[in-house]
Parts: sequence; structure tokens; C-alpha cells
Amino acid sequence: NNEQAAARAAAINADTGAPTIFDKIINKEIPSSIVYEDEKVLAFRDISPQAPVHVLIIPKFRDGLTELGKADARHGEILGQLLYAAKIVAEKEGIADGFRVVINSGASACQSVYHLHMHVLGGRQMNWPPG
Ligand code: IU
Repeated sequence: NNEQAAARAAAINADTGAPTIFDKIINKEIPSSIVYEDEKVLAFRDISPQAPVHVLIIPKFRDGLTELGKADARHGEILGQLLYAAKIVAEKEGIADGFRVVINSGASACQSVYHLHMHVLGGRQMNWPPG
């Protein structure tokens, strides 16, 4: 039933605080298609794109930001930088006239990697409501 499925998803997608594959992407230990990078943030193409443009933007220093739901007042600046980077990425990708920004926070939102990341999606008509 639904409750059992949710419990399974939560167990699989729990925030353990362990390092994630995104650390390896930041450190260039595994390759990624980088779209934008500065001192604080890294933007790279999602390996499983859900739209013609699908870029992930992450803080280079996770600093406890495994998920948006764990954000603290000290994270205000990096959260703003991530959002501004979304606009830079949208411009670079030619979708500044229409794009979507998504953050899945926690298992019930289907977060699967516990290093805060912002999805930037575009290049096609987006639908509402999201699934
Ligand atoms: P989510 O919001 O936690 O569900 O999104 C995680 C995303 O990370 C998802 O879209 C994956 O396709 C993507 N991803 C990736 O781009 N590279 C990887 O090595 C892994 C996941 I693991």
C-alpha cells in the first residue's frame, strides 16, 4: 500500500549526512558536463535529463546543506547565490525567457542525493502541477 511504499522510499532516500557523489563531481574525480562554475557554486548537466535543458546547481561547500529543509540562517547567502546562478545558467543555455527551478527536499519530495541541489529545467513547455 501507499504507506509501505512511502516507508520504503524514505529508507532508500534517507539523509544520512554521508558524503555524496556530488563531492566527486566537485573535485572532478568523476567527469561531468559543467555549464557554469564560480568560487561558490557548480552547475553541471543532469545525467538523466527531464527536459532539453536540465542542469543541476550545487554549493561547492555543502556545510550541512544536505537538503533545503536543513537550511539555517547562515545559509542565506549561498541560497541566494544558487538562485542567481540559475538565472546565469538560463541565459547561457538560451532559456532565460522561460525556465523552471526545482528543489526536492526530503524523501517525500523524491530527493535522492543529499547535497542540496537546484534543478534548472527548460527548452520545452513545462506543465503544472508537477508530479
Ligand atoms: P533529486 O532532486 O535528488 O531527485 O535529484 C538528483 C538528480 O541528480 C537526478 O536528477 C539525477 O539524475 C541526478 N544525478 C546526476 O546528475 N549525476 C549523478 O551521478 C547522480 C544523480 I547519482
